[in-house]
Amino acid sequence: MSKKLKILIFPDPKLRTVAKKVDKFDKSLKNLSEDMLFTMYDANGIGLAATQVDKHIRLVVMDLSEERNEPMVFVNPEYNVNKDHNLIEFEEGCLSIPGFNQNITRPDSIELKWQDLDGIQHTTTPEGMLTICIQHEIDHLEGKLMVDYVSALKRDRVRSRLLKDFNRK
Ligand code: GNR
Ligand code: NI
Repeated sequence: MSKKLKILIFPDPKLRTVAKKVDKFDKSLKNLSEDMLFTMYDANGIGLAATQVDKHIRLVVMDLSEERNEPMVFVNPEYNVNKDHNLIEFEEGCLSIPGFNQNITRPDSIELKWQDLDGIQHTTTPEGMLTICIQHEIDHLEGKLMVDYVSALKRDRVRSRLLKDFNRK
């Protein structure tokens, strides 16, 4: 059975950990990706990086479908920005920064490479929401968060609010 994992909340310093490459494509990797999908669906998120559940490996899960029935798993995802890209602004949210929604500007055209749970290599040029979401998730694997794209004032405000919430629990 799948297990609900605890999601780390900003400013938890563990969210700043740089994740290690996956080199063992075993049952424990499959189990973790199932637990992460379960946790993501439970939290109504569209993506989740292993970093957010305090597992510091390069593993991301996602489901961008309306019906929430198209789970995707990306192992060791990486991207290059295409030369002819434009910048797009999109209002992002993050399960590790509850109540914080911000317009973030990112390149709109990338070449994405990843492995699946069997270690098979894939490459695509994604479209739409996948382009944005995978950049958000790969940021997590690098210890980077949405708050790093906004002013220090906004960052300090959300940090104070979430620390207060944390101390009330
Ligand atoms: O659930 C999520 N929604 C979202 C919306 C816009 C851009 C990115 C995201 S990812 C986020 C879940 C999350 O925190 N993933 O790391
Ligand atoms: Ni996030």
